[in-house]
Amino acid sequence: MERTFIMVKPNGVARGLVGEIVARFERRGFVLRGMKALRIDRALAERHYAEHVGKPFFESLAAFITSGPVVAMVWEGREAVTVARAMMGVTDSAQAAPGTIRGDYSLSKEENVVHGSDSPESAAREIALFFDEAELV
Ligand code: IDP
Ligand code: MG
Repeated sequence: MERTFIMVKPNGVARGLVGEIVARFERRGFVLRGMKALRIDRALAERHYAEHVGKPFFESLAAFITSGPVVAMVWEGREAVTVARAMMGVTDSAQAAPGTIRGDYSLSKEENVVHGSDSPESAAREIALFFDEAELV
């Protein structure tokens, strides 16, 4: 079984989409291993989005992701990383297929409601960044 890190971004939390997003992962058959609400600070934003630090959109992304509470989750299931990315849709919500989370709840490239790990290696790194081992069941 594989684990992936999923996070409802500040606009998803503010718009009351947490339950909707959790329900999709539950219904797909994933098992919830960890979940918490937190406010990301600048230092955590730079670590989580390390690959994007210095890119033209990074300052705006950092301002967005630190703008309000997020909900961080660890979901486990078969091919969790790939399946979760398919359920989320592509980065630019305007191009995301209807039926995906981004394709159903956003039109924005930046404020695209949800984050999901892009590889098993990213998932391991991101899970360790947001959760202590004791917080996972
Ligand atoms: P991903 O979230 O689909 O993996 P990444 O390319 O890793 O997409 O980018 C991380 C996040 O940065 C995106 O989810 C989005 O919020 C934001 N982002 C990516 N590209 C742009 C851009 O060109 N303009 C504004 N924000 C962007
Ligand atoms: Mg990414």
